[in-house]
Amino acid sequence: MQMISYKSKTSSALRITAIYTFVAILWILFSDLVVNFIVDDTSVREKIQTYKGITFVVVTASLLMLLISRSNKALLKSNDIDFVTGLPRLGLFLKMIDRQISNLSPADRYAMYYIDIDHFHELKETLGEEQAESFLVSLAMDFEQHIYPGAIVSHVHADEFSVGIKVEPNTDIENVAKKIQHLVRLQSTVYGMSTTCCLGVALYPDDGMNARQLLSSATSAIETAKTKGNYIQFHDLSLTQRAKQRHQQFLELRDAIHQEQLSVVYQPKYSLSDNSVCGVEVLARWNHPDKGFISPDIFIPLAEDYDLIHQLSKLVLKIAVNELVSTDLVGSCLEHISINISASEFNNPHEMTELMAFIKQTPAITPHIRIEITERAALDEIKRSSELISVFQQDGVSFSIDDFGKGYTSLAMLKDLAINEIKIDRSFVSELTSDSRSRTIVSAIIGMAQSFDIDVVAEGVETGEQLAILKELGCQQAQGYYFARPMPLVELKDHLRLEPK
Ligand code: G
Ligand code: G
Ligand code: MN
Repeated sequence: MQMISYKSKTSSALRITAIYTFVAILWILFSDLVVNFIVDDTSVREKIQTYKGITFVVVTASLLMLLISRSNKALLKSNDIDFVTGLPRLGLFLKMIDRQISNLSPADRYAMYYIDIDHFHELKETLGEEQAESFLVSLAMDFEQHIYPGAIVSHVHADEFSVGIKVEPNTDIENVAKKIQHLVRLQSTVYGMSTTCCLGVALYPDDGMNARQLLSSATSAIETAKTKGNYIQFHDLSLTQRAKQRHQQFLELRDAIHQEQLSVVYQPKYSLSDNSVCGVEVLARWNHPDKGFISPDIFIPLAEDYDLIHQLSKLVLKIAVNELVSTDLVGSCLEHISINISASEFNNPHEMTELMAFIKQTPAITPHIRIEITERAALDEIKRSSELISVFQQDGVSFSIDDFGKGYTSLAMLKDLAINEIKIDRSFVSELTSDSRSRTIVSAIIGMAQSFDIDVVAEGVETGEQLAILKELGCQQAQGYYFARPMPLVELKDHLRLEPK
């Protein structure tokens, strides 16, 4: 934001007036001389003088109008801008924040910081009014330039500022607050002081859905901070604590992916006609060096929320392909290598194309890759991706709908997509023996799959009883702890050597 100084505005007004006066006097004197010199006839001279006067009035009146309308506009603008610091005043600040919030996507967060300089009265008494004001101006410039890229800064009142920033996945919200404290201390040393400040921090959407609500949360937080001095207070401490833990976990997962520290396991899929293995599902595992195995139910949603899922999928695919090409299993024992991908990836043609390019690098594997899409993928987006599906299918890759029946889009997905396989959600399978309705649903799904001529796999088969019912209902394939748990490659090799079961 441009600095606006009251003094410089006054001096420029004086300058314009002086120039105008000077030019006008010169014009009157010299134009009269010129007219007198050219025209002799006094009556003609008088007429020319009259026209000259009228022209002069019209020109200056127009100029005056232009200047007044410009200054009116500037005046309107200056109501939004603080004279002392040149920063937006509160009203404009809130409008700017609301605009940024309205442009956020659902997973984004926004942070508002409220800043209050500690013991500003004493600072003012020590430095004097003028120096204290100059300290605030310097601070405003520091805040604008150094807090965070794209930060919106406002001088709210006296020694109080407010800052809004869009929180990116690697933004450390507390570090930004510490940086503000650092800037205050640093600038105060220029004035021979050692000044601290307090901060109240509010986060969108948890502490408020719009700029006003965030401001109110941040100011209520700073009340607590002020009782302590030189303190950062989050509006919702427990929430921030959790957010911090999750953020920490995200950083660790990001590093684990970069350093390729994830591993994969394989869960076999069986053909029920002869109980032989017909494929494997690749599942990601994260063995944390200090914390041990972390469940995919924790790190998969984390990767989805923090935009890491595509990198994770690429890594999982890379590890699985590398491991499997070193064996002679693909195409002999294993017809299908199933890879899970998340809805967000499936909906992103760029990411899907990238995956496909990677898959095609190993032609021996390509026709065996089966991509499992969870039902969480939104249907509108799926329609857009359906063309991509058929392109991939031409290269031999096939598609499966995971957890079929759980979401409400199942049938519509079948209608719109040329799917190769559906996997009946394990919640139906687990109730097969106890609930006749589940049995009816499973039977209907199998019948429908057969009439569409697509493979049907029952997931989560845990007992012989469930298996018997599935066979009775005509299910072709199954997967589950009854047959085998997910296992590393070495175990898979042994397992395949020992089959058929
Ligand atoms: O074995 P299990 O606990 O691995 O898996 C838990 C969940 O995590 C399942 O819903 C499974 O689909 C998902 N999952 C496992 N590995 C991957 C993966 O590589 N990518 C994606 N998107 N999901 C996975
Ligand atoms: O959502 P998806 O189908 O990708 O889920 C795979 C998950 O299901 C993995 O976590 C895997 O360990 C788990 N799983 C596989 N077989 C069984 C089973 O028989 N019972 C249960 N409870 N989970 C299973
Ligand atoms: Mn799956």
